[in-house]
Amino acid sequence: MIALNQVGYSISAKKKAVLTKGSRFQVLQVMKEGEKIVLEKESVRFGRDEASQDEVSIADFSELQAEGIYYLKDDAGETSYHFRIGADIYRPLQKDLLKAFYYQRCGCALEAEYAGEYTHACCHRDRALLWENHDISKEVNGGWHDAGDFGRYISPAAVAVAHLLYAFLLFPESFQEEINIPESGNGVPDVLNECRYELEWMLKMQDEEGGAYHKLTSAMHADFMMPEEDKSQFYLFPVSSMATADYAAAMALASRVYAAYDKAFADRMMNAAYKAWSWLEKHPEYIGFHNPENCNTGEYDDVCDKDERLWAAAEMFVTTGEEKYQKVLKELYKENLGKTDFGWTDVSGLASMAILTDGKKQAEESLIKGFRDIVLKEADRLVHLSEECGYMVAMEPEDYVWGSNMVVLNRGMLLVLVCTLVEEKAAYEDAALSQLHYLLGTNAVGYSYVTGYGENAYKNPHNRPTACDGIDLPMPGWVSGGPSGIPYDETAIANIPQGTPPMKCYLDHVACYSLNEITIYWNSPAVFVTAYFNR
Ligand code: 9MR
Ligand code: ZN
Repeated sequence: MIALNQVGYSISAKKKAVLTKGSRFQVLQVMKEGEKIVLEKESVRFGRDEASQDEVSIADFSELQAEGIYYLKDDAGETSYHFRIGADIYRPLQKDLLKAFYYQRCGCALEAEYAGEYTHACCHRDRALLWENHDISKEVNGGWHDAGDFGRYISPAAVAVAHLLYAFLLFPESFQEEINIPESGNGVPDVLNECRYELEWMLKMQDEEGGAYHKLTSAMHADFMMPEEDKSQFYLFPVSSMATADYAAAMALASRVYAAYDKAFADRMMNAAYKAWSWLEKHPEYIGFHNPENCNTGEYDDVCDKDERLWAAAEMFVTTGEEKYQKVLKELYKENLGKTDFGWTDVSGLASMAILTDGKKQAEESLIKGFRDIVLKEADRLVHLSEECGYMVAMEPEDYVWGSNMVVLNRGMLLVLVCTLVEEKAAYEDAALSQLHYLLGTNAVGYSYVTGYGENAYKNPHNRPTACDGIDLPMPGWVSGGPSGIPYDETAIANIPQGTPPMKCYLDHVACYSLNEITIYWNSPAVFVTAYFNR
């Protein structure tokens, strides 16, 4: 195999492919008149890559800087997929990664004008019942379907929105293009239009005391069907401290971002954030969430809410400038939290994001320095991991968990964040870009993990509309969960032999929910990382 980024490389970027058999390689340019060899070189032996157990060599063709379509051939007779070298190489990708959120909209029809062939009728508009008291119902329409299922969950929502809002805050120049959604052209960047669809729903997900319902789902996952065919009763599940802290954080952040566009909306969100915060003050203990009996929808359970509270304190402080939040932040800062992760389980990295971006002006020097040292240290570790890996991705064998592409992309986010903090950023930038290269094909299975992007893009996401709409190809722009060293679903367990190296534990199969599902919070970090490279 010859693995490389199947979308391609920008003109001046470093360009490296991974050979598993050959050593000498040629780069061929594909033109109307035919093909021609434009480069012939020796690769550099790397040795055994741990996560894939492949013996690999690295083919460096960075000197190639002419726009065009190319592929590689090696002396073992292997050929690569085609790729492009060109300007703005990841722009269409970023657009579709963001447009994907529109396809998750719940409670409305997807019209052909915006959805093309991927239309569907209005879904999930019935009132939801409180799980704990079926006599009480609420109107909680809207939001994005979380994933391949139709559930809507607060923590994943908060995290996905935060990734998108920070991408916009840091790299606004990458969000100038419209993405053809109903609100396009209203004078507000489409990334904010799309996030607002989620935020308006989130505003409905708060109870009278300020707590956020952990989730809104049916009792059991629907069978495979189009969203509008799912007539099951939806329930509001109990408030958790994890969801409420994430909620406070996301609302405070969003309020800060939208203030310049719609003051009334920003105020509504800030009020929701204050209410959630007072709920947190009243409930200092951890209130987790476990699926009750007779419920099998997503659990998003956690064991600790200190990271969520840390993030909430950070966003509340940055948005209001009030000392009382910084005080809480400083207390929680002392806890043993990573402060470098951006996933739904550990959101403590989002506190770093807040303090090291908008928070730089208000926060105490020592706090800024503390957060900065932590993210720099982690970035150095990631650069090192990336150098230790034959496929140049900053991942260790045990990092291939359910949704490993989220780990890949969250690490890309951390590296990108560090690029915005330091002068000497070349190593961090290379490593961040390597995460994207891995996602788009520089990996041991040779797939691009984004639908529609790459000659060998995966095609069978575990996503109900994709599986049921009768259209061959899925909509473009969906990140797959990716390989998992321990597969959980039946199809994966039956088809992946025990002992398969973790980077190779992947199947492009619609039934593989533990390897090939899509979620909003696997796309959102991809938007963040591509937005950096599209500046
Ligand atoms: O992304 C989640 C992953 O980290 C967990 O290991 C897994 C099992 O708890 O659940 C994943 O989340 C799923 C959620 O529970 C329901 N919607 C689809 C999500 C992606 O598979
Ligand atoms: Zn729906």
